[in-house]
Amino acid sequence: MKLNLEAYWMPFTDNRRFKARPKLVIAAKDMHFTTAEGRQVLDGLATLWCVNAGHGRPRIVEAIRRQAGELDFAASFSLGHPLAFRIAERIAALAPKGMGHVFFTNSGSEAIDTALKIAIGYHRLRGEGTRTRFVGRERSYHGVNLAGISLGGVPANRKAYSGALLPGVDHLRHTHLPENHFSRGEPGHGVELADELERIVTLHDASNIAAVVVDPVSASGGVLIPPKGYLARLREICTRHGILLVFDEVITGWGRLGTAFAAQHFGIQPDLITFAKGVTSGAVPLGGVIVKDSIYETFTSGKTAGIEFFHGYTYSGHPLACAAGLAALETYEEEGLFAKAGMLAKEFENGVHSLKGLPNVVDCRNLGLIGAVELAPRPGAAYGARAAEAFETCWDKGVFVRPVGDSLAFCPPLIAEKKHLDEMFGVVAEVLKSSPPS
Ligand code: PXG
Repeated sequence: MKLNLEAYWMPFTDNRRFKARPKLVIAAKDMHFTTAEGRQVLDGLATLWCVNAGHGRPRIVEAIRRQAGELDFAASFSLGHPLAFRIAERIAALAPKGMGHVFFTNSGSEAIDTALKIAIGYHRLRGEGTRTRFVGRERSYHGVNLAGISLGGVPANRKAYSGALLPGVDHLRHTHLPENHFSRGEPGHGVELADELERIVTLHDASNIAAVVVDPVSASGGVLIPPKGYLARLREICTRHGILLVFDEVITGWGRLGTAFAAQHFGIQPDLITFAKGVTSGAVPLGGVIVKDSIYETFTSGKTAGIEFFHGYTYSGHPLACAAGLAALETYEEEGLFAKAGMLAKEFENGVHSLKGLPNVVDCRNLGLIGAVELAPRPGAAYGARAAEAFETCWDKGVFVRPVGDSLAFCPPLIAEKKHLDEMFGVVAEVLKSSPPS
């Protein structure tokens, strides 16, 4: 295939390395990509933690086609189209009880910005305008906008922008403890790390803190599973101090843990949920924030008429995204994919932990259909070098997984079957066995 690779500046990519040895896909169906050379490659990461219904699903494809011919675009600023209302209702029905309102964005990064603005606006409307500080967490990922990298804790994403980050953000410690290595599901140690929030509250006073933002399972930070009781304790501390709790469910939403949202898996009620990716099964960009009713009502019950929230994106509630999203949610329901993910979770866990004992493996961890194997760093080499090499070799052997730091992450579409897991973990095992010892 003749293709000039120069003009496209690829995101989050080693452009020189990629362009010297490109990995190009030209089609995808269900669990597999077709590469430009005509090879089939198993998608072990739902592409980028997105394609929960699998690729090229007929209902979604057809909905996008139909919608493009019917109403290609209508803005949502003081104008509406039925699909945006329908999908908002459908999302609210899947959300934890009492979270009946949805604000649309195009991406997870925008959803995070939106959630912070909702939190500040909410407190201000209630006469608590000093609540403008936020608490994030080390090794969490909340997208790449300035709000997201300020809250997030991935050093490489923050390093170059240190002086431009949002002021007023503290970070909880991450929860990846050596004593939890090789835990199956939620690890047993580290619930007390949630008490760090008390320390931050004491330092700044609760009256200055708007919200705590955490990704229930920190995916791009290395697939870090929260210790047993940790999220519940964060909830309890937030409630006691009038601080909003935001769950960033961009990856944990849409069935990844066997329930619509991680909130339901953990039995915890956040105040705001950010989402993106799997809402359309990745087919068209769509993100958003699910909002607790009392927060929405605080905005909409003001005495003065007019716009309640000075915020929105040109493409908020884009018709094509809504059509794709409705079709994805119908596919999830029709095929019982959230429950199916829950049922496959044990098999998946066994697959992740079958890698224990292979050369350089220092940890295996999992929850629902998300997991990782962590490799010992190669002495003297760049951070993540060993995982990056393993990723390339897996690709050559027909399996797509993702290197995140020193770990290889697994996050298959929810339509995966045992045979796909066997293939994925089989290839990863083969690659790890043949990797150089140091
Ligand atoms: N929150 C979480 C938890 C995410 O995983 C975002 C917010 C931002 O979403 P957008 O749509 O703005 O990208 C994400 C995105 C990786 C990787 O390296 C992960 C994401 C994006 C790009 C790369 O694993 N997740």
